[in-house]
Amino acid sequence: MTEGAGKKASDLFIECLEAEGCEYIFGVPGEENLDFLDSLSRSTKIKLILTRHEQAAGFMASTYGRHTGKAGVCIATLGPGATNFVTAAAYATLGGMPMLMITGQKPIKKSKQGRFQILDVVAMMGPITKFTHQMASSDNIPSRVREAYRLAEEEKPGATHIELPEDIADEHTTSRPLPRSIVRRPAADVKSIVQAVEAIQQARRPVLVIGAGANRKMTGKMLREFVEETGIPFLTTQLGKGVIDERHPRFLGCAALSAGDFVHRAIEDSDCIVNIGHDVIEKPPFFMRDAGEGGGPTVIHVSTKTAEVDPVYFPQIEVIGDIANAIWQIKEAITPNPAWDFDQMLAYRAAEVRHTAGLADDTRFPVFPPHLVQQVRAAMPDDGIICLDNGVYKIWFARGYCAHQPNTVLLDNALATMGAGLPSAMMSAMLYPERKVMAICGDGGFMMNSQELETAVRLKLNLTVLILNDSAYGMIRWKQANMGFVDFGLTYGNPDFVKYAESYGAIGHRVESAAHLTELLAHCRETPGVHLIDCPVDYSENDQILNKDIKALSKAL
Ligand SMILES: Cc1ncc(C[n+]2csc(CCOP(=O)(O)OP(=O)(O)O)c2C)c(N)n1
Repeated sequence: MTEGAGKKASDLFIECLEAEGCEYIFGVPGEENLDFLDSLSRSTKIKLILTRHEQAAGFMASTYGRHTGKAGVCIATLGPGATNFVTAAAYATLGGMPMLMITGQKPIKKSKQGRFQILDVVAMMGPITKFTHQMASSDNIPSRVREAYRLAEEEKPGATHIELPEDIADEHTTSRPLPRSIVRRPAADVKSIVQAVEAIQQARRPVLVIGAGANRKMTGKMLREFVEETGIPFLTTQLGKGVIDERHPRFLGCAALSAGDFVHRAIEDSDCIVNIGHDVIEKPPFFMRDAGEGGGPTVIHVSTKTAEVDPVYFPQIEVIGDIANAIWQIKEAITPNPAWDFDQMLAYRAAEVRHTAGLADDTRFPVFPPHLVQQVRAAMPDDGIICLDNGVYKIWFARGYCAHQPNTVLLDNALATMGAGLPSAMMSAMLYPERKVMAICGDGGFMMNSQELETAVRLKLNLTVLILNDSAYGMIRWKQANMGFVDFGLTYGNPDFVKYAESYGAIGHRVESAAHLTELLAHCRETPGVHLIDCPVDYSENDQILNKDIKALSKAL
């Protein structure tokens, strides 16, 4: 369209985002986004959240999607801005979080600037998004934005990308925003429900495994009712934590380690595994065996999508459709079998509880991880949200932190990237200002996006960043020792984290003893502002407890 006819394309783009219900755009604008930024300045519905790195903007947008089910939106310039989105795009796509990235580009019709900063961003985004598109005509903005949202939010959710070149943003068009469609997820077929019900009824020791997909769709209520009416015990993967309150007497644990833990003994005891919302991006919570290996339990896959088959996962029965509805249908049709016997499974769990209770009482200094996990749990209300970065403590928390509600333990067991702990906590604090929020980071992971402390202070957020300080990339150092290699190449120095926090206008604290940690956690929870707690941590027994000890103990049971 020619200048003057209709409205400016960048204005239309913003109207399309408004029609989708967009509330925030996170990011770092560049020269190529200036038309878009100007249009955004006139929006009364969408707020720009300026970050100090595009990666953090992408993590925040993804976390918005994770909490709400609606795509979070982020913006960056061409070239280096777009490449900074790559990790966040992979984080959203693997982790099943709806997110839309918008990047700028030089004019595509005529350009006098050669190839300066120009990359094929659309091709780059291909393997890590569900949809990537360069706008070549402003008339198509409404349908492309709608499509980007539809695909980002549809199961399995993930990242989408639109490139908006400068000359297209400056065009004029008479196109209008398209309304969101009203869509319901299909329900599972009755015949598949009957098959699942028969298999569960005929089994002796059925068990539920709750995975990533179940945490997205708020299936918690239905699953809890199912467990209560049938008495069938459940365990979770890392991404399934919190779907049902882990204080439930039928909780068997979280499959945080790959094998050999108490919880794996419970799964091995089962002859019928109902695997709910499983996603192969997570490490398998159990390994299936084919007939040549003696066969194994019947596996029922309950999810919105059919199972992605691999050598250790080839379920015999699939129930495909909305997960909450499928569980409801199974619950209505099932008659609990008096021959079901869960005693052995529950005995494994009881043994794990006894084992970890003693560990958590260890008040040594530097702080012992099981004690730290317990202190964080005690400091957080039921609906408090902890957002973990990636490091060895993620395993301690996945195993030992008792989640009470869905989406209260945000961890990344999909891309498992470092650097997302602080941005995901910031997003959680923005969305739920009435809830307590903590970022839990290693010193390594924190430093990957620590500049966002400025953003958190500027946004006047209330949150606590707990840094587990071992002056090392502890997770890798642990694996290095575990594999018998010499201690090499994984230690470093840190800034003075208290002064560092203060230089941003945050409030810095340093833990002096285990009891002091308890005090500080309570103080930070009750005092508004951005708090940073530098907590020296003792990782000397990681291997003993997370590996040898647990395997030996659970084998001996
Ligand atoms: C972006 C990124 N780089 C590297 C890794 C590999 N990695 C996983 S954990 C880890 C060390 C984490 O160190 P830190 O954050 O200090 O936590 P710690 O394990 O010491 O508790 C590394 C390097 C990763 N997961 N993500």
